[in-house]
Amino acid sequence: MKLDGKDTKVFELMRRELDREEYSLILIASENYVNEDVLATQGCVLTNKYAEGYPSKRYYSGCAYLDEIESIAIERAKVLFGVDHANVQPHSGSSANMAVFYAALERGDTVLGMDIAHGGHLTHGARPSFSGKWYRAVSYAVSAENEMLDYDEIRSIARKERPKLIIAGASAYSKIIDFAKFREIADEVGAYLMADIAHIAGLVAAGLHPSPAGYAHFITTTTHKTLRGPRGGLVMCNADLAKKIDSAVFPGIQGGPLMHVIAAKAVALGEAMTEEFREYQRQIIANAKHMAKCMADLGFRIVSGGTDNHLFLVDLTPKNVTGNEAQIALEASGIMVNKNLIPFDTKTPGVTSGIRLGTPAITTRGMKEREMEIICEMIDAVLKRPGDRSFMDSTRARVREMCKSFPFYSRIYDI
Ligand code: DSN
Repeated sequence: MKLDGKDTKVFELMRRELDREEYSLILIASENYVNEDVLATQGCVLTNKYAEGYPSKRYYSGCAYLDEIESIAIERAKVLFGVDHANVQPHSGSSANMAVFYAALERGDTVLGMDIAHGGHLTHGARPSFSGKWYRAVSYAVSAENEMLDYDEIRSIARKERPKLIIAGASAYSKIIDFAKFREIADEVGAYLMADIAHIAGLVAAGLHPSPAGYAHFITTTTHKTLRGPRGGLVMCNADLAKKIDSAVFPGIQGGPLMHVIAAKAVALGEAMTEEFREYQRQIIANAKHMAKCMADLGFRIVSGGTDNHLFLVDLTPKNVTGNEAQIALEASGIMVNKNLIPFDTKTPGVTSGIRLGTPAITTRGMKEREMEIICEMIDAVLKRPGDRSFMDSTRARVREMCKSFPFYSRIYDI
């Protein structure tokens, strides 16, 4: 298939992006490659249709097929995550989180979430986001001793601050999150508990990370990270909160749902119910653990001492290179990572002492432990000489060859 269209300018850029994705090593922990079914569903005529409302309660005519598609997505989400109610309309993870704030809180209420500098997300109470602007946001951090969540400390902050909503979940935390403990704390102070499982949703779906179902009042996620669906959001809750959540999503914060994306969510949720998907999630974790070990063997410091999930943070301080310098040098070498603050970082968010590495995308391509070793060696070699242009060029050529052995979109597009 050719990626071709009349708007040659845009299609040329799309072709280049396709080439970049196919011939780079994507280690950005929140990214993945969707397969051809998800791609086709997202690029279909459902994009034409308005369907404000919910199945059987729409504000437009002509929604019969859309009702069925949305109902399939909802049912699959409910079965996969073991919840009473699912709303598949949020356009993103941030929208899903905003819907929970809208449903559960009044402006000015107190929320307790993980500090963004310690691995939390913008929407968990960071100052520049609605969550930190319109609410009284307080935060918990990881322990200075072991860089892991300290539930006694979280409990004592909750007792002091009396939040109305506690958020469990992270964008850069590599250890298991104990949702049962979080619920105990929430009950003790009379707070709602929201679990944001955006990063670990695929692992939770596969039973490889404890599920927040039964503990969290609200569960939010994106659908495009480990879950490997289209870019979008999803919010789930108990039956008694269903009405509140539905009216928070529409008409509270959104208008027309993106029905092409909802159809693609249905397809991805269907795939997530298969044994093949569970095996994929097992390999994501095996690859992340192996990669963290190889990086440690090469002299890098792994934050929190290792990983239980799909990602880990690397402290570059022992290597005398900043996260920003590493990101730039690695990108020039065909290896995509993101700079990341590490807990108690002394550098600014634009510079950082660390990088975040994740294995969902390279595992989708079929890479296993042996490839993790090769990738770690390449990262180490590049970071030993971050300004060496010709070394970056030769690494880039090596990366391209390696990617050719694990074809993904070149199976369906002429590239
Ligand atoms: N921006 C995402 C990430 O990279 O983790 C979180 O939403």
